[in-house]
Amino acid sequence: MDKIVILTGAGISAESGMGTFRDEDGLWARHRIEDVATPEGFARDPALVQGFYNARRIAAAQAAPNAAHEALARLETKWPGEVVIVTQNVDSLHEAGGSQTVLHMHGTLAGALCSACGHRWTAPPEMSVGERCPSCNAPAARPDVVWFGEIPYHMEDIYTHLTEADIFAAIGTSGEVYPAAAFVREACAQGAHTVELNLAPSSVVSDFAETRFGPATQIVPDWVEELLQQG
Ligand code: BJW
Ligand code: ZN
Repeated sequence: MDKIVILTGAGISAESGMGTFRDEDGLWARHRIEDVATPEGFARDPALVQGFYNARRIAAAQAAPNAAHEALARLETKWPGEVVIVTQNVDSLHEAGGSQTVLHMHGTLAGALCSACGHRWTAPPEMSVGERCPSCNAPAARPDVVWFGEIPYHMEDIYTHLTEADIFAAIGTSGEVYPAAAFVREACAQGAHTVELNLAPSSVVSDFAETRFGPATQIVPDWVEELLQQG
């Protein structure tokens, strides 16, 4: 049976009240990437970075999954083949919406990581500077997210899924950040049908065979219903 691999980005959570990064009113309009989303920025000013992620962790805890997250969960339940979500998002809205197979390639707000020993544990609602690692006791706790210059998580599994995909969809992502922006080419090279679902065309829109534009809460449920009727 056909396997569907879905890449999601900030746009799928926008209507749940989570900010995107590169839209006009996005996070990068108010914060410098190099200050809050690089290991060098964290080393320079850990308080600024912890504050940035604490605020987003609190916002994420208050957010609810929307019709797009719920439609993808329905797809996974009803589709006769495999459905894999690869998300760049650090919120847990796919899981809250009912999806089971979710790979968080850029980590999660729910996690803490020790930059000294690599130990991982559940983050408290607010992390503080110099918080100690429960494993090695170093004052080196950081949010378990992937910053620029770091290697995203689950890459081996993701490339295997892309190789096996019959349908590849990208939802609510600008195509500005690699390696995620190159997944469409990988899937296409292996013969997958590719579809972009987005509010506005991404930077890699020309790599997709099919495009659908509009708010995720409208176009994702419509796409899912079409797939389920065809499938
Ligand atoms: C809606 C909507 C609605 C809005 N409905 N849609 C030169 C060339 C190529 C690559 C590089 C290069 N120089 C450096 C690199 C690599 C670098 C990179 O990509 N840089 C670019 C700036 C060029 N990448 C890395 O460093 C990555 N690591 C890496 O490459 O390691 C090497 C390696 C890879 C693989 C194997 C082995 C080795 C790491 C990247 C880490 C990115 N981290 C962040 C922060 C994570 C933590 C956090 O959340 O704070 O990830 S940055 C930020 O961008 C976040 C996002 O996940 C990511 C992508 O953003 P996203 O989701 O696309 O959001 P937006 O805001 O950009 O777009 C929103 C979209 O939604 C838009 O299209 C809207 O239209 C749409 N939308 N409302 C539907 N209602
Ligand atoms: Zn440690």
